[in-house]
Order: sequence, then C-alpha cells, then structure tokens
Amino acid sequence: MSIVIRGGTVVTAEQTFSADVYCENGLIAAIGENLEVPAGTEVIDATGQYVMPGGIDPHTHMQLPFMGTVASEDFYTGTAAGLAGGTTSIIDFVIPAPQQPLMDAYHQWRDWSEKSAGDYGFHVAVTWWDESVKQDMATLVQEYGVNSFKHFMAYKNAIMADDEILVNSFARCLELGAMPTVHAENGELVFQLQKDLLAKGITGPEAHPLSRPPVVEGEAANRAIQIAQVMQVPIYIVHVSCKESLEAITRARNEGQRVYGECLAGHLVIDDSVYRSEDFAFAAAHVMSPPFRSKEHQAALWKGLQGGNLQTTATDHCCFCAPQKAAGKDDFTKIPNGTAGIEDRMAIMWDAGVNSGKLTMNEFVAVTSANSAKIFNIYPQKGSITTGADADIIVWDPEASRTISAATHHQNIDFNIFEGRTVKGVPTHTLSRGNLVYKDGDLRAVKGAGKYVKRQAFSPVFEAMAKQSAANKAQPVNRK
Ligand code: URQ
Ligand code: ZN
Ligand code: ZN
Repeated sequence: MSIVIRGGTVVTAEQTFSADVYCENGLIAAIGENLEVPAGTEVIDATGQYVMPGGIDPHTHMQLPFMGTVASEDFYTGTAAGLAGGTTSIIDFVIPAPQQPLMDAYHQWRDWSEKSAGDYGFHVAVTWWDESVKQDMATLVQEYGVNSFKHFMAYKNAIMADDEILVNSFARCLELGAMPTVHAENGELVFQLQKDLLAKGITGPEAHPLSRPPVVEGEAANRAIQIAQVMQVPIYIVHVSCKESLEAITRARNEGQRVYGECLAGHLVIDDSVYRSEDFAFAAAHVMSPPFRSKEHQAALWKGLQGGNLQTTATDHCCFCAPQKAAGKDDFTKIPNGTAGIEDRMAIMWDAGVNSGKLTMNEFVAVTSANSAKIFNIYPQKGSITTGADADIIVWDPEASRTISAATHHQNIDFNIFEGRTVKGVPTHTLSRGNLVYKDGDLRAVKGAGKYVKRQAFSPVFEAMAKQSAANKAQPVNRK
C-alpha cells in the first residue's frame, strides 16, 4: 500500500516547505519536490493545503469506569472520531482502583483498547502504594513501554493520591526514567467545599465550579511542582485550567525546573457561564474537573501556550450522556465528571489559535502533536514529517469550514461542548500509519487497526539525576 501526497505545503513544528510526501508500508519513505513514485501509488492532491503530522491527544479516557458508570465512548468509536478530526494517536489512562494491582488494571485496559482504530498508549495511574506498586511500575516501564505515571490529587475517597503516594511514586519515577503527571486539584478542599455547598442547599451544577475554585487547583499544582523539585524529577501538569496553576508552572520553569503543562481545547474557548444555564442537562454536560473558568483564565492559558509555559493541548475526552449526567440531578457531586473533544480539538486549535494570529502554523503542530511526542518520548516516530517516521499525516484545508454539532459528530455522546461553533480549517484527509482512514467526510476507520505505542523510558537523563540524587543523600556529614 503506497500513497503519495502531492502539491502540498509541509508544516512541521520546525519548518514550512513545499514538498510531496511518499508513504510506503506504514512509514514516510520520501519527502521532496516532484517525487518519482512506483506505478499504482495512490495520489492525494494536496494543492493549496497543508500536510502536517497527525494530532496526538495525550489525555483521553475511553470507556472509563468512573463515578458509578462507564464513559460512553469506547476505544474504537473514540479513536475513530479522532481520525475524523485529524488526531491519529492518543495516550489514554490505566486507572487501577486502590489496592488493585497495577498490572491487573494494565491488562484490563489493554484488552479494552484492542479495538482501537488509531494508535494508542497509556499513562498508568498510581492510586495507592506498597512494594508491589513499586515493582509493577518497574515492570510497566521495562517490559510494557509505559514511561509516564499519573497521580490524581483530587477525587478523595476514590482515586486520590495523597502526598505520601506522590513522594514515593515520584522517587520511583526518577529511578525508572518515567515522567510523573498530575491532575492538580486539592481533593481535601474540594471535598470540604462540596459538603459546605450541599449543606447550604446548593445542589445544582452551578455548585460544581464553586467547589473547585482556581485557588484549589493552583495550590495543588504548586505543591506537586515543589515536591517534584525536592525529589529532583521532572513533572507534567495535565489540564491546566487557570492562571494560578500557570503561574506556578511559569515560576518553576523560570527557575530552570523541568515542568511541563497541558491545556485542553475546551478550557481555551469555553467559559464558566455554562454552569449558570437554567437547563440542568446543558450545565451538567459541562461538568468536568477542573471546571471551565472565567474568560481571564482563558486569556492566561493562551499566553501560556504563546510563551512556551504550556507545551501541549489535549481534550480529556471522557464522555457521559445525559442519562448518565442525570445521576447528579439532586446532588451535583454525583454528576459524572467529563466532557468530549477528541474530534474537534485540531479544528478548534487552528481556528482559535492560528486564524486568530495567536499561534503560527508551526506552533500549532508543536502544541497539537510534536511536543506531546517529545515529552512522552515517541518523537520523531510520531509528531514529525520525516523519512522513517510513522505515516500519521493530515492534509489540512485552511479555507474549508465546518459547523460543529452533536448531530453530525462521530463521537459517541449526545452533546458537544463546541455545539454550533463554525471553524475555518479542517482536515480533508487523515492517514494512520499510511492507511487513508478519512477522506472528505468519509470515515474509513477500521476496528482493531490501531497499534499500541510503546514509549521508552528517559534513561539517560533520569539515571544521571537519580545517581546524583543518591550521591547527595549518601554524602556523610563531617562533624568536627
Ligand atoms: O479527572 C479526569 O481527568 C478524568 C476523571 C476525566 N474527568 C474530568 O472531569 N476531567
Ligand atoms: Zn483529570
Ligand atoms: Zn483526565
């Protein structure tokens, strides 16, 4: 199966240039002007369009069992919807229940993800701690290509990691060459504020943002960053939603600490007025954590992306339909947290980012694909247009428009947080490892065609740091 993409302008995180791109056996085989290709090669005419690396969404939750239900989007429908929107790889999450062996949970999620239509990997959550967790982390890194571990600082009495778990797990991440990541909200404060609001009789979805104000996120982000600093380990903060977290990240980065920040397409363009809707279903459909924030925070997040203090964009694609959200009809704390976005992230980021002048096309590629590949160590296999890389490619028409709607999206959810938004700039073709899986509205996703992407540990950097850290600790104190 060979395909040549002719006449387009290649846009990567680093460069913009005219070239044909020839793909063979799932890889990019040649890049250049007027390429000679074998007879029978399928031709895609990319005249007037951009040829870019397929999007990487580093934060999704397909078919997640959560808050008494299961996310409605599964690994097939969710990755297929991603392909329709120009996202060709995801990094999802294995989330063990407390006391559940990490390896058991890992295999459970691997079974579920076999049906993926696009490529996928996993962050593994550390939701409890003992020696077996420490060992399973090593097994996951050394044998299963996991190089990142997630810590939920929220969700008390469920999957919340306290400081003891953070410290133990961060130390283990350094030893293994793995990246610790955090959902940064102070779960104790959320729990207290939820109780206070319910005690006052405020039970509707309007209470959700009131129970998780920006300071609750900023405190946790700062605490996680400081713990990482003491533990001498890099850290990745997921779904940064407010300026308080961004300030903590920026402060640390300005001090040379290795901190990375992710923001969600939704948090960049949707504000907290959604929670003040009289319509329960509408407001509840937007219940996710951290919540959508006021416009000042969106402006800060854009500056974070522009200034390089936020490196990646994601969706936190975690779908619950209206009947599921209705579980919280009389108690907002029972509304399953999560919203969708995998199909729309790329177009939202292009329309709100590039068309507005906030981001260059190269920065668009960086924050939707290349940076995630670099941070999670799958670059240039993913996130690049280079010979030998996976042929995960999108052909992008900057002049075409689309109006986003649940009525037409491929996502398996009855709501779209970007409903009615018309975006200019859409993918016309998506290639997943050289297979044409989307063409001009025709989605040709194949169940099970997606591959598990192993991500190697960051041994060179981390080993040296771990040795130095151990040497520092072992330094005897010469008492006179
Ligand atoms: O917290 C997360 O990232 C998961 C449980 C999805 N839900 C959400 O509200 N973000
Ligand atoms: Zn989260
Ligand atoms: Zn999440």
